[in-house]
Amino acid sequence: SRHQYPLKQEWPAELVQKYREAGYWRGETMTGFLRHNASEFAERIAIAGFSGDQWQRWTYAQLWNKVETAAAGFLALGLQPGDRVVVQIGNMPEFYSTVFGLFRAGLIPVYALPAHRHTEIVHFARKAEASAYVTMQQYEQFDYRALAREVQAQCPALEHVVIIGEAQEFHAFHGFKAQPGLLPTQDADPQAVAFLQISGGSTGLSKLIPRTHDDYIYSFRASNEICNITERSVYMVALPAAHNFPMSSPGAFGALYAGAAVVLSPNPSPEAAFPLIAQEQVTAVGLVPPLALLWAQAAQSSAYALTSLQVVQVGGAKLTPEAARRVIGGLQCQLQQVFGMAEGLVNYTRLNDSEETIIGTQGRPISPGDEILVVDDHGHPLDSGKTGYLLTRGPYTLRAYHNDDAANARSFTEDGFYRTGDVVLRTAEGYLIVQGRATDHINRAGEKISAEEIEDHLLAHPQVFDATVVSVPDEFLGERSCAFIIAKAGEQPRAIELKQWFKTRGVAAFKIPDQIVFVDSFGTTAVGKTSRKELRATLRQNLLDAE
Ligand code: J2J
Repeated sequence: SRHQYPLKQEWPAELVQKYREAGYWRGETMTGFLRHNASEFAERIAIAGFSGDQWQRWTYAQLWNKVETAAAGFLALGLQPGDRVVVQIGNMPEFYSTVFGLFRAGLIPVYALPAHRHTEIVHFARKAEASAYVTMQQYEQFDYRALAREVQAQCPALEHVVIIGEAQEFHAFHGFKAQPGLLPTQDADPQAVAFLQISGGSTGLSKLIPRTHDDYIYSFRASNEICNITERSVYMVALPAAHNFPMSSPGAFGALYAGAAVVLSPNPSPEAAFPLIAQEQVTAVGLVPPLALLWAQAAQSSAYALTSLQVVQVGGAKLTPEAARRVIGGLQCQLQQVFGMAEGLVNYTRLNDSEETIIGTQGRPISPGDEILVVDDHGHPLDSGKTGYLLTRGPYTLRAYHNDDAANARSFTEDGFYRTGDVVLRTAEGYLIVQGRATDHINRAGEKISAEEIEDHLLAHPQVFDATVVSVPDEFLGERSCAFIIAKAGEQPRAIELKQWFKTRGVAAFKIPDQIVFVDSFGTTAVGKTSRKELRATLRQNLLDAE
């Protein structure tokens, strides 16, 4: 059941025409703009970061060279245009030579995070029907070649494994040879899918989000303007490079589009990032709220000058007004709130907005073409000033998940509006204030965890009779996960055993419940609850009442 190449996203013809006429979609491609910048900005620094323990600086011309070599290497393996390739690479320059190499070869990257383990990688590979996997020798003390072996054993369709670093039995990325004759002579169709991004996964496993060249390039080109990213900017990727925020809002792709420099911090701690900010004169960075607070505090006693920083963007989870004030006070630079999603829609506070707006809202959409509806329980649109469910449609918001009819049936209205799952208030000026959400996931410091997915792993444990996972407010993380467990009669696993269980299940460590509470039953108030959703709400409330 291979999907037709090129993969497409179906916008109705009248919207396609509208988005083109408005100049949102300009027929650019990911390869086209980078090739152009490789001649326009040839000697400027494109990317700086650690490759292993070596600090590297690549100019635009060097980056393009590496991209062409990577592209030839992938094609020499026998991969065909349109094949999907799972990419799991940390914050190292090779992340970009790999993904642009795949674009150049006409291949479709599927972005995994370094934290993902075999259960997630196998899921992405199967959903995408991928035939190759690119990962690293080692990152943050973890050996990804061992992971690749597990993944390949479970998913033999994943025929080729390419390793950055010492490859052992796999293909060595650094052994790829330039072979210009292998490369396609034409760039992709701008309306074709360029890659598959992964969703936060509010129900069950992560879904795959197809993003086209036209739609994604529009989102970061327009973001550059809103965020004032120019060829003089130095943008730091502190969050994982594969995440949509540091990739496109305006992210590394926006920076590369502008001819700016991208600086990679190997992790987002102040210890790793601050010396690099000082050394490379970083001007902009995107952070999640807990990190922004940590940075604001660390800046008070840091030996490194952060004076080059002009804008700190904060998004991924709600930044409260009090936290916003602390970020501004601690980092002494401009704050920009970002409320975005890998599915598309991104909102920003504008750099010249009033302090009240910057502190008190999550911004407004990028584009006049973004259609926003705030609706009640029955789907009826509400006036501004009222709180309801956020629906959206627009020139860079998906129309369908990849290969997932069930998710598509519940995630879109008949008119093609995407149900974001977020509960918002829209001000009279069109700014959005995030109030909560309709779906049961845990937003743990910006990492979205599906309650259902974690419950399924717990239910697979031989001593667990039933499990319900909820989010609870957490001073540092924003939210943490708490699992309520009913053990099987006469058995009581220890909390530590349940946590270790997740290791053997092969899932990302951020999904391990932060708190485990053993109960005899889910309580009398919970009996007769018709849905898991109601049950979760009751258990969460009980826990909060008890504290
Ligand atoms: C409250 N909730 C927020 C915010 C995201 C830019 C920035 C972030 C993401 C991202 C992104 C929030 N306040 N400021 O892709 O390009 C929650 C919402 C949203 C979900 C999306 C980008 N910013 N959120 O976080 O796909 O619930 O994208 O629907 O990971 O994060 O998560 P994700």
